[in-house]
Amino acid sequence: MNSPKALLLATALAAAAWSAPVAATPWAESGDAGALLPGAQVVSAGTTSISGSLSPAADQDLYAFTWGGGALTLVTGGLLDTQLFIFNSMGVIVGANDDDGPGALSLLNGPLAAGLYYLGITSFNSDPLNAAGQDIEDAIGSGGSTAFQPGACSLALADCTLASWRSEGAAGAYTISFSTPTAGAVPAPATLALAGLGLLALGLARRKA
Ligand SMILES: [Ca+2]
Ligand SMILES: [Ca+2]
Ligand SMILES: [Ca+2]
Repeated sequence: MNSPKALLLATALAAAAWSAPVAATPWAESGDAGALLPGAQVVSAGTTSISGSLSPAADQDLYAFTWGGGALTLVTGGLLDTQLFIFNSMGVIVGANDDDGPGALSLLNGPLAAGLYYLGITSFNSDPLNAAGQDIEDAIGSGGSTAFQPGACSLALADCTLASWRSEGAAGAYTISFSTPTAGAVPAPATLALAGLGLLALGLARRKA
């Protein structure tokens, strides 16, 4: 292969590896999402909205998503008086909001460190409880806050890990919108290897030219 061809191939390979876009996709609840970590539905990379339903009344739905880091705004939609909660990978509460969206809808926003999170949606007043039956929304404050608060647990309760829910709330449909698509898992080694080969070929082509 002569140098110009090698250069073109290397450039194409590198571009394909680095710019592969993640399509923005809506995620629909499949059946009923579980209320606790083991039953959470795992949304795919590139998710920009979740739609589902709290059904029957006093349902709680949990979704797991990977976040790439940076500013994130989450807002609920629908006719319910929603509550939105976010937990870290261990189930410790890092955010809660009741009514800061339009009407009685919920809003969370601000910077959020990269990681795996669980998003919980309920209808008022189904709050998350720890193993002792304490309301862990109290770590954030009554009604919650729009800000993500990863350090909130130590403020009010010794244990802010989701163990169960207060069984309350109405039935109905909801949406949760993401300002930025969810991230995927860590880039696959094959993708990185392909990019590495492309860059290596580029370097060789340059050296031969
Ligand atoms: Ca549901
Ligand atoms: Ca559920
Ligand atoms: Ca609400």
